[in-house]
Amino acid sequence: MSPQTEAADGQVVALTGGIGGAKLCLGLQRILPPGALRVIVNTGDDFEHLGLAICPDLDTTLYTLAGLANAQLGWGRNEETWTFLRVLESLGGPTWFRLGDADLALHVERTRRLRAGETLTSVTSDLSRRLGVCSEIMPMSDQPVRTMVDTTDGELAFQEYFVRRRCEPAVIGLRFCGADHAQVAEAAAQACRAPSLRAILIAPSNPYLSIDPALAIPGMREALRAGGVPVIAVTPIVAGTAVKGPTAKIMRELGLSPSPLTVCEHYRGLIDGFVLDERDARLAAAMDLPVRLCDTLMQTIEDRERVARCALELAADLA
Ligand code: FO1
Repeated sequence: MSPQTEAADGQVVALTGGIGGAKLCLGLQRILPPGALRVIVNTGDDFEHLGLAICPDLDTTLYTLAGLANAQLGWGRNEETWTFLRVLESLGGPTWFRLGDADLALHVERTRRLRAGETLTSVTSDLSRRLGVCSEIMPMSDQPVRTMVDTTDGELAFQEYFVRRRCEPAVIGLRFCGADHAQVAEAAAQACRAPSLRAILIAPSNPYLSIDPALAIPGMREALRAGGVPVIAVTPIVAGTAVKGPTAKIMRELGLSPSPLTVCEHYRGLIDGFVLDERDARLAAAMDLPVRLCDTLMQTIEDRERVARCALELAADLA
């Protein structure tokens, strides 16, 4: 893409989950003009813990786009301290879900404002502005949607499965509790029909755990198609494995082949193009939609910009 195309007017919407998706969003934020990126974030991982409203994927996105993310942990804030957790432990409180001191302030403030009647959209928008983020970050819905994981050890709430049980129990199925009655957040729906919209990207997040909760909300698929712009997915699977997290393990447990072909098929009817990792180039011929090859591993900042650029180039080709 030429620098002129990158700087072209036009909004980009990204639908994302946790860390992998946040990396792509940072790449997008860096190559787009300030304010051009709007990020719709999975809230299926949200839960109440210690009386606080915890929104892990919103916060991973927020901290990443604010340049405050904890690169070692992959979640939470950088330069974190853990006094609260140590004292909590000494008092016999639950410490399986680790809340750092600085991170804690965000949860406390969000909880206070939600209890005072603000929407999650409004709180998130204000907090990201206060953290200096130039992109709009928004939840997929203002109503609770909770991912429940049916496993060989019974049904587990998402964080019980993901953090407490370290994704060890085999997954049999997934349920997005509340999705049937939830609505697409108005800001998210508006972002998808902005007249200046030029692309919608589905980040390389776990399709089953991180993207499906959003797609389970009535009207979300229609909202993503409403603007009539190309919808592009970036592969979360490279050479038969997930770059990070349990995507490939879950796919095997669900009886699916951990292949980009499976992911592409999963998004059939929603996407117009697919960014495939160059290591999987031989699979391109088996995909019945436009494909662009790219090294999708995102370790450095330059990697993130490269993947973002590749996805936007494919969208521009299809526009
Ligand atoms: N992930 C962990 O593996 N262990 C934790 O103790 C943990 C705490 C935590 C606190 C705040 C937050 O925003 C995220 C946190 N995460 C933790 C990450 C998170 O639960 C998952 O990575 C996501 O839900 C999956 O995208």
